[in-house]
Amino acid sequence: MTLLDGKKALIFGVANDHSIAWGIAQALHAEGATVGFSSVESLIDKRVRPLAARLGSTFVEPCDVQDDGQIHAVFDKWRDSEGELDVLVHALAFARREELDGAFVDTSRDGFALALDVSCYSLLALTRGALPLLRPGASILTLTYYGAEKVVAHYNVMGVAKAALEASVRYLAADLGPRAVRVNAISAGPIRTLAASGIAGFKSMYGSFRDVAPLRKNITIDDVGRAALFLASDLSSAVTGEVLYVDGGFNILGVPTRDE
Ligand code: NAD
Ligand code: 0WE
Repeated sequence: MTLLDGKKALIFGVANDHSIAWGIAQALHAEGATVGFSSVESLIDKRVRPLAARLGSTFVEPCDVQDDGQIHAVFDKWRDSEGELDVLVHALAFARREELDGAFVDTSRDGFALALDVSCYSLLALTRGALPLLRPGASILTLTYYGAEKVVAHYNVMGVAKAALEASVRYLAADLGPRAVRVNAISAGPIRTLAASGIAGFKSMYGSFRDVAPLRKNITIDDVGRAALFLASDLSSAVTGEVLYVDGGFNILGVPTRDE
């Protein structure tokens, strides 16, 4: 008997084997879940299908979360091939490079809208698409970052999008609680994924994170996977609307300082 025996999970946001979504997929699969994947079309054949195969998964469907038609199509296909759904993982975000390079005050109107659409509204859109398929006891999970609550240099409009995402988690949890569906977020410390590569200053902040976080280590996708397993399983049966920090304790610090 495993934690997710007989449960079915659909995971959005695998780009490669460094993706947080991939860490979560492996952790859920290891505890008996059937996993399926959805990513943007351009990644499907080269990146996602080979990874899915490693977990014995054949459900791999494209979806750009900006397109309602594609969202509808993914859940239609899931219904036809798997029937019901127990776990929905939302592990995606996007802002234009220029919005992360410049000053927050210079964020354009359409750059703001794009970041909020892909990184926040998509959680509502995917949740609504999944709703008819969700079994009682189902769990919805998303990924957030500390830049939602405190200023992190260059995170800019993504910080605003994550603040809206965290608030959306609470409103969705209140909406879906009566149907026995839980909604939570994991706030992960910095991890070197595709979305973190080429970010100005990421390397130095990644290094200093390790030096100051209470646990004195960087966070891995396996760390996030284990926390996701807790939130996806009945171990967290009375937890909803929460943000769970998987950050080695970084967020509790008032003044992050290095050892002498
Ligand atoms: P990643 O690059 O591996 O994953 C990001 C995913 O978003 C990619 O698969 C990409 O295809 C997808 N995506 C972007 N636009 C999309 C769209 N329009 N439609 C569908 N998918 C789209 O990076 P990651 O770090 O694993 O990111 C996953 C989540 O974790 C994101 O929400 C990110 O904000 C969050 N997060 C990351 C870190 C970190 O340091 N890496 C820390 C905390 C939270
Ligand atoms: O949420 C994220 C990454 C979000 C992200 C990253 C990119 C890079 C490439 C969104 N959109 C894009 N668009 C691109 O064109 N993280 C939590 C990782 C991250 O990103 C940062 C960070 C950290 C940590 C950006 C600035 C400062 C810190």
